[in-house]
Amino acid sequence: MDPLALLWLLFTACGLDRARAVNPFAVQQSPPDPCYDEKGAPRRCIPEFVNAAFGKEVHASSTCGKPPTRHCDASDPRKAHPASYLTDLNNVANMTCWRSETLHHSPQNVTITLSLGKKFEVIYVSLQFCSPRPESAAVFKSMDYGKTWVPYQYYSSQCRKIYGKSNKAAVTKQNEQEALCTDGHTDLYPLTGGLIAFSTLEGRPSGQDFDNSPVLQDWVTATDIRVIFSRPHLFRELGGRDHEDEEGGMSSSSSYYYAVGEFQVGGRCKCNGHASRCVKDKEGKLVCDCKHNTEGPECDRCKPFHYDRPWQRATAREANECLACNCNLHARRCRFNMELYKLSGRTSGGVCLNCRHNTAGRHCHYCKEGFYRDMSKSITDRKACKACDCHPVGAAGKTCNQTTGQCPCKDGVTGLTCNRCAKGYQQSRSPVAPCIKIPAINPTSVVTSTEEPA
Ligand SMILES: [Ca+2]
Repeated sequence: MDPLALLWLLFTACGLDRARAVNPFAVQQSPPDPCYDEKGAPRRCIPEFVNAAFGKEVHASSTCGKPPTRHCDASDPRKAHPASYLTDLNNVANMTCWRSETLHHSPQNVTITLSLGKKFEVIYVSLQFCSPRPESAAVFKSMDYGKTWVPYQYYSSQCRKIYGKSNKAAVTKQNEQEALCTDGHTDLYPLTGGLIAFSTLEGRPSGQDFDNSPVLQDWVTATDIRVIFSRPHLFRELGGRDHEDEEGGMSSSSSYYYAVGEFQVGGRCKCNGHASRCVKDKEGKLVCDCKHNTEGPECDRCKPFHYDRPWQRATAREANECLACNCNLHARRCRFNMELYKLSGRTSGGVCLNCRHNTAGRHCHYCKEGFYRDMSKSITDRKACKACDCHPVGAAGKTCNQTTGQCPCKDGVTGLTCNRCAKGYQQSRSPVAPCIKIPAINPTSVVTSTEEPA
């Protein structure tokens, strides 16, 4: 079986993609959103498995045809072999091939670089050759749009000598991001049509438990793929002297070129389980169509106001959608607090910011100082909190009981706002003691007594 076909089968048969029958005439009816179940509950969703390289621009460090040669002329469409032929529509019967310049003498690196334009989760990288496969080649990936590169896989019949790697190394749980070197794929034959295919998860122990392996999730993540052809076959097969032993140059018969007909990168647009597709944004950049209250190019953070728990990647079991803060409709912003989240048993860590409508508290769930709760209204009502309105003279302070609205009254003063004298008291002219006790039984005796020296 064609190894590529096998890879496709493997990774599309994982049960993640459900075949969606699309009726082209049902334009009015929007298809059900795979990010939510029939009841509207969020669930993990992922973009379809694609050849992410298809139609994308590839940069080749060497392309034949300038100046023209007998077989390659950049200005003649019938004899041109541009880098765009690496990722064009693949026609097996009439394969279009990119071809490097014809190189002479010692092996020279030829590099082809593909920019995916965003993060993808790469399942395989494959090259189908129109020339003999290289004797030594290496596949690299970048996660930061080409700033830094990480080796994915080396191919060589002399792993130790060319790349300093053993061809017998194995990947264990401790080194799952290790690039291996294999001496498979490097036979001279077939002279054309040979394949190099690297499967990112093959032989990596945590591949079985990908959902719970941040290491492998990281390992498959790439924004760019680069292949470096280091050595052609000619030097060995045609008896050319080895590069390292070379003193005075090679014979002119050892000329070679690399030619590739199809450069594939099989994988999915990386959306962390929170989008079922990627779309072009206003600037033409590929981005995830994020659901589950997430945002960002890879749905890699929570939307504003959805910070009640930390962002998480969705798994097969849990959608891990971002949750809105509970602010009782009194705040538009909130932040996440890890201590509160832990205290709540990892259920809620959102803290509302700038509670409005005279509310206060983590969830804007009580009334701020100087206000009290109007129990006839819901806590989400804009008028749920009423001003205390404590009497400036009768009350001992401006803050009332937050539940009852009772202001603290001075001695002899009563009423919710402390606006009248209590029974047995009468108003005085003093702001310090606005209500004084009404003199008992005989007012004249009181007057008399006050007139007497104490
Ligand atoms: Ca092609």
